[in-house]
Amino acid sequence: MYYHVQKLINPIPDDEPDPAAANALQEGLGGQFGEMRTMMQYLFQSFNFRGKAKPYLDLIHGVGIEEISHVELIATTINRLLDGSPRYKGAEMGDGGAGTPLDIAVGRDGANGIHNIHHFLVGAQGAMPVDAVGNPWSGSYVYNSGNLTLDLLYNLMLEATGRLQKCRLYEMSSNKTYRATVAYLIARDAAHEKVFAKALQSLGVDFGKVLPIPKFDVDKFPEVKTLMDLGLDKQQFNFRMDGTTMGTILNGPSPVPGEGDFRVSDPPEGAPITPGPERPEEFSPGLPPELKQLADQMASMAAATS
Ligand code: MN3
Repeated sequence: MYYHVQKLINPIPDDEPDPAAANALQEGLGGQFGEMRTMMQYLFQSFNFRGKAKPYLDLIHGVGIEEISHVELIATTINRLLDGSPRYKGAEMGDGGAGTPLDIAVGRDGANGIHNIHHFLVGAQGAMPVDAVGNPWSGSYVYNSGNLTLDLLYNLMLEATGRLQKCRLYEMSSNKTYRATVAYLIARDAAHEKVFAKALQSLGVDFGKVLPIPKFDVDKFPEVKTLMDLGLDKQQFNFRMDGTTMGTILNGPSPVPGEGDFRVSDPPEGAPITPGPERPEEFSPGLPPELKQLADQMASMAAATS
């Protein structure tokens, strides 16, 4: 069973809305190599795990639990990039348009880049379980062969491809809201790449100088460098309240030569989550006043009788 803490795994700074960047980020959420896939792949591999190699089960499950928080983080980032974008007429969005409340959805406002009409038409400026061209997330992305070694090999490839795509995403916008989450996920994908590499090393695989994949000059990714300097790419968080044995595989030299030790660590402190405001142009109120009054009355009656 799972417990929940109402916090984001990493803070998301404020910047201007950017619906084209929000759409690009959909690939990292609902794409073939996105966070929904890593979450579901590792959770299914742990639900279906056979045999007595408990540290490997704990390791796969441990990464899977963290991925739930990555799905939450990237979806919230997409929301923040979309929220208020129809009325935003700043640098990213051109300077005016047809003058209707949702003209952005049909591109009449001079918007730069490719946004997704469904972000405004099907949802109300919120994230969706789709990729950057609108394909719905698919359960057929999940790889779970039932052979532990094969699953670990595929998981390493999945993290490396996710990291590759996020490095490309990083170059698509300098928006601070967007970059903070992309940089965090690049650092954590690097950590998870090392987790599966350590697991394979323990089974005799020699990676030589292959890792990390892809290789890049970290000085060109300053937001990622800050996180790597904090060691975010050299530890695996443990979210288990009943203890984990994954440290027997993970604690020790990093599989990337010359970068010191990898370790299992406590979860990060987390950052507050606040719901977005109501959006009248989307006909998206929470509770209208008369229903809010009813809800308040019920709450005060419940408080009085308890
Ligand atoms: Mn992830």
